[in-house]
Amino acid sequence: MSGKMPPTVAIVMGSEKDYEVMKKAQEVLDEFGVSYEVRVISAHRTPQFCQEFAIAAAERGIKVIIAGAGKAAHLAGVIASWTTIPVIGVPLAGGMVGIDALFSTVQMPAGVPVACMAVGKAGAVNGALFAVAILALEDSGLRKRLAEFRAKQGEKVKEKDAKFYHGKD
Ligand code: RP5
Repeated sequence: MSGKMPPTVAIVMGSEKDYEVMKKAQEVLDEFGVSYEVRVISAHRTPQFCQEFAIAAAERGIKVIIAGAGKAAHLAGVIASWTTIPVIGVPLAGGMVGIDALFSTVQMPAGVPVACMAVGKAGAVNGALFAVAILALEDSGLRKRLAEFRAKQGEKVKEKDAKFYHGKD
């Protein structure tokens, strides 16, 4: 958990091995000062634990869940089936360059949505940014930080453009 604040976001991954990618989500939440917890919960290997986590999450004050998993990536969908908290799925490139996990995450049948991000690190970063955007709906300070982040990101692109267009270093 970040600091002493109770977590508002849960970053959940299907395997410890997923952390190398999912730590990108953690880094973004740190940057925005959003409290979180990082969990290893498998939809397949610990089905009951997964169910208990998802059911208890809302009462524990969790507002958004980011779930990263590879291969037959059911984690996000299974968690979403047990809670109405928004669930953001991050497909990981564990096998078949992530196409398997992408389809598993994005193809939720109607009724239980999962917000599917890009495969891998971009998805982990965007998962955290999407969580920040959801939390920012009720937090003007966070909304301001998100706008500043976007502006700074845009400035970096303009610096690169100037370098190529004007030959500046
Ligand atoms: C998924 O299967 C995990 O999210 C992980 O990406 C993948 C493989 O897990 P391990 O068998 O390597 O632990 O459940």
